[in-house]
Amino acid sequence: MIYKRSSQLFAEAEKVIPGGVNSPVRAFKAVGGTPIFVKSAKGAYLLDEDGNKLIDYINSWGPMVLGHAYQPVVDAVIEKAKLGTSFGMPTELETEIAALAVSMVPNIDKIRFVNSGTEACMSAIRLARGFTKRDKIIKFAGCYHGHSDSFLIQAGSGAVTFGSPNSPGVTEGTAKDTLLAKYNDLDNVATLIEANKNEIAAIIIEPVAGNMGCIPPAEGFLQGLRDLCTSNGILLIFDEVMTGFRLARGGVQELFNVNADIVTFGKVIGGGLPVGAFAAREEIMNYLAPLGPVYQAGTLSGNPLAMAAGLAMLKALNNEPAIFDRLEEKTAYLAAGIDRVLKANNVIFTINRVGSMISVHFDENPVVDFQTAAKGDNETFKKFFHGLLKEGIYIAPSAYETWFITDALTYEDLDYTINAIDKVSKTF
Ligand code: HOZ
Repeated sequence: MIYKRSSQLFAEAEKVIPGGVNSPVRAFKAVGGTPIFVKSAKGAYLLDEDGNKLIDYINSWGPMVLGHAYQPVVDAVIEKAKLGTSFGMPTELETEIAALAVSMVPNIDKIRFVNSGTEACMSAIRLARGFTKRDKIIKFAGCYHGHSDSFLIQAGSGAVTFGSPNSPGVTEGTAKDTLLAKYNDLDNVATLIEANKNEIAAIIIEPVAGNMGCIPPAEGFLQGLRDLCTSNGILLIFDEVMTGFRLARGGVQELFNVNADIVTFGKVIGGGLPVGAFAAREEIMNYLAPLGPVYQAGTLSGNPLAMAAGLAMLKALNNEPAIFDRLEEKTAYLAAGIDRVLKANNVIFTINRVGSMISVHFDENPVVDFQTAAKGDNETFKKFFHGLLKEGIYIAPSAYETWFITDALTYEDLDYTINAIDKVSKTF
């Protein structure tokens, strides 16, 4: 494949955009080379500016669970755009999508829409702090909850990919209120709670982590967090920006039968438009302005285009629960195929998967937290990434990201991918 025009476009972009990209994970810094510029996408495929067709395993970092340019979403956005793109006033559509989301997700009564997952998580901890009248939060090393100050402490995703898990610009005052725990280590969390008795407002977690590769919660870990939170007056926040409306109709709360106090969303809930949301039971949500004292706002929050896209997406997922079974089957098929060919080629690896989130780590040990994720062999990952790209397959340009499988993938696409991985791994 030739990426001449992408390289030219990147050179132009670098002159006027820092690093040539509007979000660091898009740059190819961790793998070398220049990012691919997209012209269009349909279903499971990307078409780039050089005319290459790529099978997409990122899917806009998650939202495109039903494929790119999914027709009901496209139609809904076009129809709404004709009626005006933003009013800064309430619309009936907001209530419709809120009611549907509340009906799909367990244990929530009310939801507020924002414009990104970052905003959703940032607002969720402010609400938790206001509600509990406590300042500190616990987050887990390698989890990423967007780029607001409180979360850029040992963060995963692009923050760790580019070597700044603790970003300059975050003040010491802010950082001291974020306590860091080890993913899948309940004793560690219990010790932190004990050392900060009655000071912790919330524990925030990706209940299936997706920003240090895909890391499943260990058996009993989420329930253990639930119990610790309940007995210590701490709110449990599930960051379901990646997992919400992807791993199950009701997200991880439904999948593992564990209740959170606040849930945050992004990605799928917006159908590919900029949407985030946070939700909780009434008692907590009524603490928000204009009912309560915790302030949170947004000119474009709930804007009609975003709500129309999100509603079309949620309706599709709600009306056809078999989608989640298909996603599970397709991703299990892919995982089994990758396992088979990597073993046949004597590659050292570990595959992690929950539903339609999957990651391949080039290390033989179980990958259960940030420390073990960081042990993966990055040189092999680079060869893997570029080898697959040559074969027309696009995975995230970082070993710290999960792949997001779309229902638009066919079994022919999956077989093609498995064969390509076979071919590429022979060159390691
Ligand atoms: N959480 C996504 C990556 N892990 C966000 C994508 C981005 O940062 O651009």
